[in-house]
Amino acid sequence: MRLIPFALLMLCGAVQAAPEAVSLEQAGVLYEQHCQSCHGANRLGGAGPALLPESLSRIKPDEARAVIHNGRPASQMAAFGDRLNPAQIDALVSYLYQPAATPPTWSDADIRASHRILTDVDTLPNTPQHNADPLNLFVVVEAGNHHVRVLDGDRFEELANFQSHFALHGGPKFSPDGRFVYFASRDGWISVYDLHNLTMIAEVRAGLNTRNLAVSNDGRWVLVGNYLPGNLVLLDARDLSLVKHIPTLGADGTQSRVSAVYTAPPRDSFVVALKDVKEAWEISYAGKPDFQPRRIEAADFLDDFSFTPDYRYLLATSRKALGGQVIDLDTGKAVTDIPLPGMPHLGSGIYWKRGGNWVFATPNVSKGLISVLDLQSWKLIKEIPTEGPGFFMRSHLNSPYAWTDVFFGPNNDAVHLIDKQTLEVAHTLRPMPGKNAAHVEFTNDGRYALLSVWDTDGALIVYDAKTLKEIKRIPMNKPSGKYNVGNKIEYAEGTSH
Ligand code: DHE
Repeated sequence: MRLIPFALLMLCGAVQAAPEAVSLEQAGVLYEQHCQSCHGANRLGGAGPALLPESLSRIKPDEARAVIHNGRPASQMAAFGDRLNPAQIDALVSYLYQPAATPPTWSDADIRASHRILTDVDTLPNTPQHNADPLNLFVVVEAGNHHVRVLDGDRFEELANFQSHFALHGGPKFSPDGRFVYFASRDGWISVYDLHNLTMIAEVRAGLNTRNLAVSNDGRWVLVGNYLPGNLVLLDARDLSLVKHIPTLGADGTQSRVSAVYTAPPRDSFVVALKDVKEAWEISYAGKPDFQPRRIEAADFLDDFSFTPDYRYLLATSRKALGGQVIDLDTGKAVTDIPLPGMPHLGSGIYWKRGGNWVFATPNVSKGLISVLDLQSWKLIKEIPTEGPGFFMRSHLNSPYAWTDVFFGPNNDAVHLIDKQTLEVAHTLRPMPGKNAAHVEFTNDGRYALLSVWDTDGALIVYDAKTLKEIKRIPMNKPSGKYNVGNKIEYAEGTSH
């Protein structure tokens, strides 16, 4: 096949011959000509994001096609519709969704070469250099323009606003004193930012496709869970220098991706769920750790998970019929399956006391219902119907309501407030009708709830959590998650891990 030169296309003017098919091999050449300078050799990423199938899994080919043709507003991604014909764009899209001919690798040397110290932390004051309450700051991820804003949680005013790596995902994690916040991007970039001095300290690329990170309860270690390459990467929390990578091989030697990693503070350990082998791992960081995993056999492959309030049990999403399973971290045994057929988003699940008992509630991403479990009997005690499948859930010890979004479907502008005792929907808010409302976080005292309107012309809306009156609306471009420092470092009831 012959590529039609651009000049010839122009000469042809209105005469539009049907473009000839373009082979994948030719698409590879087009990639080198047009894409590689930003997206990197072998599609590993550069100034622009990685374009590996793993990195593109959330984007439908039609969207990728449109982005190549039209560019992406408010980003460096230019429009190529005037340089590439539809057949070339189609072939390029197919090429991007193909696995690389040689599987990409990311070695310790690559990790070390990507490491950058941006500020010498030893030269900085170790007290807050702003007048806001350091335990009531909010870190807000503005996904639409890949920025992070730091807000004073008393006045709801901005203290800092800085560019992040492309596509931060998951909740940022904090050092135990709340001074440092750690971010992970889907492309594997880990950054640490100093909230006392409002400055970035260091960054490193720990993998090519990352799930999430956890910070040890003693503030010394950061553990990153990767899909690509499937492994764990241990970093020194002080400056993100590489300590070591931990291969995630199952007991039978099978290589696995990491579904999620969290810290379990009372256990002084990281807990890891593996995606391709039926194992959960506990990695102790107590004393002088050797970071050898304790393998716990699971009854199924595990996805995201959550803990009971005492961190003894792990509630994990499993692919089997019932949808969830409970693992006892003390005995190392799978306890029971739990009926969660709506694809629960367990990382967003929260617990609270109902009467004298702990209950756990989780949204489901494929069904419009909230599943509520009794944590003593593991019985499903209620499925609360919602106006559509949801993603996030939040509450606070001082709030009578659990706030949960409708993330998918025509009613995704709605947020339900569930009465934590009656388990009925008590209120439904529509903060900006027609625009996706999602993800809530409370101030440290629980007086105010901050909600995202997840739209290019979106907003962060501050509600009085009792009267439900709107207090303030701050325009933002797709604000996704927001995190209150105090709630996060206290692992407060009602927030995510
Ligand atoms: Fe997330 C948290 C997995 C898609 C926004 N998401 C998490 C966590 C996991 C997870 C394991 C907990 C990590 C943590 O906080 O340390 N997310 C997944 C998926 O498997 C899924 C469904 C598909 C995927 O591509 O990974 C997925 N997530 C999304 C999105 O499409 C969202 C809505 C937009 C985005 O940013 O990609 C999204 N996920 C979030 C957010 C959190 C999150 C904002 C943190 C919530 C919190 O309050 O802590």
